[in-house]
Amino acid sequence: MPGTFDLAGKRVYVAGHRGMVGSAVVRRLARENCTVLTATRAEADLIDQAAVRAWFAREKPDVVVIAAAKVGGILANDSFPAEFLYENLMIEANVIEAARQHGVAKLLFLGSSCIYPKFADQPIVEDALLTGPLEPTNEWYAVAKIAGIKLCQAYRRQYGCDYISAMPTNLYGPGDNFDLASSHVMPALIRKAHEAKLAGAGSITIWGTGTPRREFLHVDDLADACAFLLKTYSDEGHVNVGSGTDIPIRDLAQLVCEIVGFPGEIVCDTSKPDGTPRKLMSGSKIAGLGWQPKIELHEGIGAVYELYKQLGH
Ligand code: GFB
Repeated sequence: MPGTFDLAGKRVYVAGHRGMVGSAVVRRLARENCTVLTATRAEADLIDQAAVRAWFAREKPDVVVIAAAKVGGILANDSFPAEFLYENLMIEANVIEAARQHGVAKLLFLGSSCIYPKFADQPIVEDALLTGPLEPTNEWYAVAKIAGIKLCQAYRRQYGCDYISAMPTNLYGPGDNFDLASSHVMPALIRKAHEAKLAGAGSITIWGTGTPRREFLHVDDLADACAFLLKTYSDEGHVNVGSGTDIPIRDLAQLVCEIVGFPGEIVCDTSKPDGTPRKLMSGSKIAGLGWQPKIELHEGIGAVYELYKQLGH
């Protein structure tokens, strides 16, 4: 249901402002006439309920964006199930309940496309949620994110809170994690291709078979969608935010190698997991509301690679 919400003059708390998503949301909100609030872990550890309550009582935000989460790529998700489930449940429960207690007028919760069943029909519509089993490599993270959506819905039903949820597809952009053991595929490919080029290596190794398809969205597009949804959307159904196209991982690796200027071979390490075969989301709902992504994949990867080199790599 479309509505209008004015960000002007509001105190907007971005939880997770040091992360790739949170920092993009902070950059985007600089274009709104609002005051952005952030908190370091020392000021408000989001898994500590008392600390979160005290911070809300002191800072009194009007609006909250939950961009804080324990995140990682396929291997990190698979290796640390307890941390991915516990930390994400605690963060969202603590922040959403503190927001209710302190009268926050609008809250946006961010999830992930891995909330959908492993074999959902493509492109995946919002109604596919909870219609089938999850992908095992990230079910812990997915269950936590589904709980976050449900918290927003439940708080809307029981308390009348205007809390909404958006589900971004696989994201990339400035401020990403380039650690090969814990990163997502995009920063891993950029780093592997760059280091192979510098070393004059003959090949890079990618995980899995290279056949899974993924949809990628630049984080600045997501941040723009967040501002759009805060201002225009007010309903209990979550909203997909994607780019509308997907690409096999092997083709993505080829594209990254071209952008980086690495001419070598791409080798598949099939001892590593593929994860879900495909997760292209339907963007019809948000398109119908009037929002479209703007940053094309080739251009977005090029910009991230330039930043990566500027950071001294
Ligand atoms: O980005 P990624 O880790 O996340 O992996 P998922 C995407 C695909 O790229 C998988 C392959 O098929 C990987 O096997 N891949 C190839 C690589 N080479 C690499 C590499 O060097 N590093 C990585 N990381 N992958 C995550 C979920 O799943 O996506 C999270 O675990 C979250 O819950 C996130 O939803 C967006 O798309 O497989």
